[in-house]
Amino acid sequence: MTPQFVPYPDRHLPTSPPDLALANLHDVLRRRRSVRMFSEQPVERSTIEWLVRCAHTAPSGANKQPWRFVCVQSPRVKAAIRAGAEAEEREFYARRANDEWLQDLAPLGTDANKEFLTVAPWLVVVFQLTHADDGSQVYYLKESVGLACGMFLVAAQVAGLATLTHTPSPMAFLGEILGRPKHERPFLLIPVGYPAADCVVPAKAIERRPLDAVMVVV
Ligand code: IYR
Repeated sequence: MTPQFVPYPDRHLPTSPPDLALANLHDVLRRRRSVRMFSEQPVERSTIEWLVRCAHTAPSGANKQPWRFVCVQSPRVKAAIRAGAEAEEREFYARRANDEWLQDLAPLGTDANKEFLTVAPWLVVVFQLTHADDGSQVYYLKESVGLACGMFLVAAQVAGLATLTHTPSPMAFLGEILGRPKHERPFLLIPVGYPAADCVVPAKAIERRPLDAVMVVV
C-alpha cells in the first residue's frame, strides 16, 4: 500500500520556552507519590474518560493501540478484585517473595492487606492485547502499553489525582473477574482517587537519585 502523508499540523506548538515549560511540568511530576490511602471522595466518570483519552495518545508499535482500560467503579466488582488480589498477596508475602525482595519492600510498609482496592473510587485495570481486536499482530507490546500507562499517570498527576501502580502477581484473576477475552492480558492495576485526609507515604519513596547518577551524555 502506498503510504499517504498529511502536513504535520503542530510544528510550532504555542508554549513557553522549553526549559520553563519543563520546569513547570517537573514541579508537578516530582510531587507524585504512590498512594495507598485513598479518600472515598468520588471522581466523575468524565474525568476517568479524560485520563484514558490522554493515555490513548501514546505511541505504539505500528499504531496498533494494543491496550484496554477497564474502569471499575462497581463496589461489588472492586470487592471481588480486592479478594483476588489479597489472596495472591498473601501467597507473595508468605512464600513467593525471596528475602532480598522482602527487605526491599520493608521501607514501604506494604503487606497483603489491600484496603485501597475497595476505598478508591475507581480501579483502572490496564490490559495488554496479545493480538489486535481484528486478529492482526501487535508489536512492542510491553513498551507500547507501558508508554500508555506512563501517560495515564502523568495525566492523573496533572489533574491532581492520586494513583498507585499495583501489580498483584500473578494477575490472571483480573481477566476472570472482569470477563475479559483470551487475547487481553492484565498488565497493571491503577487505583485512582483523592488521597485520604490522613494519607501518609513512605519517606524512602520520596528520594530520587541525583541526575548525574541516571543520565549520561556522550
Ligand atoms: N505486589 C505486592 C508487593 C510489592 C512489590 C513491589 I516491587 C512494590 O514496589 C510494592 C509492593 C504488594 O502490592 O504488596
